[in-house]
Amino acid sequence: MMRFYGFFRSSSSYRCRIAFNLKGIQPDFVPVNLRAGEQRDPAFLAMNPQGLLPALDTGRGVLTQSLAIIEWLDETRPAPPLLPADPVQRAAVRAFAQIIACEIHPLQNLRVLNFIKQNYGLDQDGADAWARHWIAEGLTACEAIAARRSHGGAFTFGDTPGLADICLIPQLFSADRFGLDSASWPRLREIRAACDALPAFADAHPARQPDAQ
Ligand SMILES: N[C@@H](CCC(=O)N[C@@H](CS)C(=O)NCC(=O)O)C(=O)O
Repeated sequence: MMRFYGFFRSSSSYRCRIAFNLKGIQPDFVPVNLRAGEQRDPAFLAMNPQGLLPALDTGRGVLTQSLAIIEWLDETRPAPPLLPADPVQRAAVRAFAQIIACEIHPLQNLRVLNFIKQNYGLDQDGADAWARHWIAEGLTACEAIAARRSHGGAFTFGDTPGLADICLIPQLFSADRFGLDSASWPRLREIRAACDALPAFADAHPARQPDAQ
């Protein structure tokens, strides 16, 4: 049996939950409370030396990094596909996902916000403003990319949901949490509405998780 280590509010855990739901699989869930610092417990560090969520114990080894977990899932359970078949389109979807996972999310992550507060004299408002800056800049690029493709279907890259949407929806949730107004990203709002209508996305929402606080 697979075991998934996550936290309701962690957006990289949220990405994996959407992917599991789209694939119709339900790993056992093990909550790791980031607020309580459980990601730094020796038992968790033994599994993921980075001390970050999520982690997936596949029964044949532990996987970390949400994009690696999601691509492994897609390779081992190909239907429905989370990436397009065409190599150029696959690269475009991965690039969109990486804007979020590599350029936005790391700069608003808990450990980075704690570090800038502890070492650079920022209070909570200052750290939140930092996070808002990087989220807004990244999502503005995502809006431009998604708007260029808006004739192509309800989702970011076509008429079925995939890796780009899996990354986008949790990032929009974080944008809300940091107090950003999504009005300036109309295409992203349309995509979000299409995703929200699907149980795979709705059931993965942080508020619907057993460890939600
Ligand atoms: N690139 C990693 C990011 C992992 C990550 O930063 N996870 C956050 C939660 S979304 C975390 O565990 N933060 C704990 C901390 O900052 O101490 C992924 O996609 O899995």
